[in-house]
Amino acid sequence: MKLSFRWYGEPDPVKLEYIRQIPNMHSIVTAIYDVPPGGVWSRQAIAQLKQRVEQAGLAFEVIESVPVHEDIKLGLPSREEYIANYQENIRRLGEAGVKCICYNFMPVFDWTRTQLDYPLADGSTALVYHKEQLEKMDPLTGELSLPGWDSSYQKQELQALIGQYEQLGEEQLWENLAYFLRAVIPVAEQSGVMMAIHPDDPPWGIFGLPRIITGEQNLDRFLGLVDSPNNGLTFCTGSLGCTPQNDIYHMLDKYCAMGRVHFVHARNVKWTADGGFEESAHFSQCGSLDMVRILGILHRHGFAGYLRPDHGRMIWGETGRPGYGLYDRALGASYLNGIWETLEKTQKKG
Ligand SMILES: [Mn+2]
Repeated sequence: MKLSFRWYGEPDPVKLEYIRQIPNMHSIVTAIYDVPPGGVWSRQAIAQLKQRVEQAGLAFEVIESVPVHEDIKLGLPSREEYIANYQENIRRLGEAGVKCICYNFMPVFDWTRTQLDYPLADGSTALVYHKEQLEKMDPLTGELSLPGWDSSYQKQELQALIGQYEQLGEEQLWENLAYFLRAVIPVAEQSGVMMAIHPDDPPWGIFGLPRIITGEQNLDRFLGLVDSPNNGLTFCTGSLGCTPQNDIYHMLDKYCAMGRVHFVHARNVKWTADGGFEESAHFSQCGSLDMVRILGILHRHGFAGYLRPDHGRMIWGETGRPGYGLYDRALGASYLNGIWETLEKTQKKG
């Protein structure tokens, strides 16, 4: 297990030098943020980012994310150019020593929450998804202020985009994903890069938009689209595990056995009575997931990929990017280290 930590580049209030002070930290998970989706990342920008990370004593091996342009998901003729750019990014990142690229295939909206600063009983704040709140949100009519999505869309653009996906439907989205994978996975193979799709978050449709990377059946189908080790998963315990309908322990065991888990986002969530969830501290008892069991499965499979603490709460008065403060993620990292060390010293692998 290679412990890693997400960093949003120089504007991130969490400094690389602070991340390095977390025990056992191996690598930084980052991206080039000033190129719009679909563009090619310059070799110079990649080299600068790599140098900055390595100067801080950390490895530059995981990218999260290289975004997939909407035209690829929609299967428009313009996808050819965007796919060629994507292939070029894989090549360039591979040349720079990157081993793993996390991406997602969610239409229009990335991860979705109804509130980013929900107060928990202990006075911390967390990201939550309350179904009742979501039902009141309508991206086409009401004043949508959905946290965490690209607010640069004008309302009309958004309307058109949602309309396009409604026409597209779920099966055609699968087709477009397969088309994309058949183009990029061979390049990833040649470049020594593991592609690791992130599950849809939350793993169900929102606002009538199709979502397909959601549960076991669909992940099986995804892995079968291109049967290559380079076509793998980011196993996000919080995304897949935010509904009791997903048996994440069984799924993790199965996909590890297949050698298709390259990156793990380890975080805990607490299921709520309305079918939504609240993000919690990483510690098992704070949420609905058993973190010891999760790491135990990874350890049993001799997991040598990348693992990072995921969203944290805001604690100790910290302010910053919701979910991505230093303190609670560092607590999460130390907790995960503790579990892993115990496993190393008490369990046999294999
Ligand atoms: Mn995640």
